[in-house]
Amino acid sequence: MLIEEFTVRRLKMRMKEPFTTSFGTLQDKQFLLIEVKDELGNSGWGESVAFEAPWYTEETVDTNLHMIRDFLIPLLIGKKLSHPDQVGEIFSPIRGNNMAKAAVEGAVWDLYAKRNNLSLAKALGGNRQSIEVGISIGLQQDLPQLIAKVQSYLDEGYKRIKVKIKPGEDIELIRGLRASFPDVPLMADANSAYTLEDTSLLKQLDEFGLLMIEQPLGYDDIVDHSVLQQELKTPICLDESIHSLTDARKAIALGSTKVINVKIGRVGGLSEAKRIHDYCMAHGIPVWCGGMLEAGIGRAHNIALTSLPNFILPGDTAGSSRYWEKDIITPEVIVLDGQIKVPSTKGIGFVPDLAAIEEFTVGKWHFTK
Ligand code: OSB
Ligand code: MG
Repeated sequence: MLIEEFTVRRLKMRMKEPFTTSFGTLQDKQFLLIEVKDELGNSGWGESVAFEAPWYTEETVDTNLHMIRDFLIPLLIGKKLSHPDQVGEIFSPIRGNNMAKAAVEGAVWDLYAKRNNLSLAKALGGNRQSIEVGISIGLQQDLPQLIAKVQSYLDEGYKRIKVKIKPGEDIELIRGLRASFPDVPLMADANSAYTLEDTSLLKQLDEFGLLMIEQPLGYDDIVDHSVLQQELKTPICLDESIHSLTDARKAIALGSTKVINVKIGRVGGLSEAKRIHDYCMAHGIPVWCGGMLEAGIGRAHNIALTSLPNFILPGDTAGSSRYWEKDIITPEVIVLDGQIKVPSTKGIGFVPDLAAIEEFTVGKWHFTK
């Protein structure tokens, strides 16, 4: 397929409710959409998951725009590709900037699947017809509010509850939740809010039978997590620290992680996400698909990835209505009985809603050879 043309759009969408983590609150989400076209007029779509500010990792909407516009598109435009796995090789002269790379590579994967009349899930080697999903709930005003939120998502059918914790809102919060929901599959995500000095505090979580604790220590750490894991019964799951198969291999070898949260953007694209999936499967490490509060395009990519066999645990890919009044794809992503159907139609299997996309667009750039 000949990569002929790109359109990059910057969108701004208001979330139904703000999302609060240990590093702050997000209400208006800005992100980039990438549309790629081939010589036959097929188009593929990708979404950048970088946020406006660098609180999760160092990338932002603006750094992604810079990378995509000034480096990644110039490397790719006019190239003839036989498979999206080649994109990673073409981007290899550019260090880091995984979310920017993933957004462009994701558009090429959708294009490839469409050209070959395959669903994206099939093109990736996925075999599930539906995926089980959990939900990630941000920090709330107080425990009663959190309990009410958890109850409402359980009522909607979500299979696993993840809550955010931070120093001062941890042990008693989990104790209170556990008292209300003794049997619910429950986990906590600290987004790097602790250090090894908090080991004795984090050990207190062991009594609550959590599925796992996600990224308790430094966002770029692998070594300290292995020290902590030796002290904890609760399995550690790394999120922020894993940027590549190499990181996953090292973290597994050191015993720093017993589960991995795979995010397509963080690891630089679907090809690398699949490699991490395959490696973890061969090493008995279950994975699940994380979320970045995506709009419909990114959400569709997450659904396709989760159809791979080692996505054993419910991930964070909730339905469109959990985030948006109106999503940018049709149909929207629906959760029924805690499950999302994996589309079998070609490409991402959802149609970009061009009118909605136009409505939320605050910037647009076009590139041809
Ligand atoms: O740490 O998994 C995380 C949202 C933004 C940034 C980081 C994280 C999250 C979530 C929400 O937990 C996942 C989602 O619902 O998309
Ligand atoms: Mg996380």
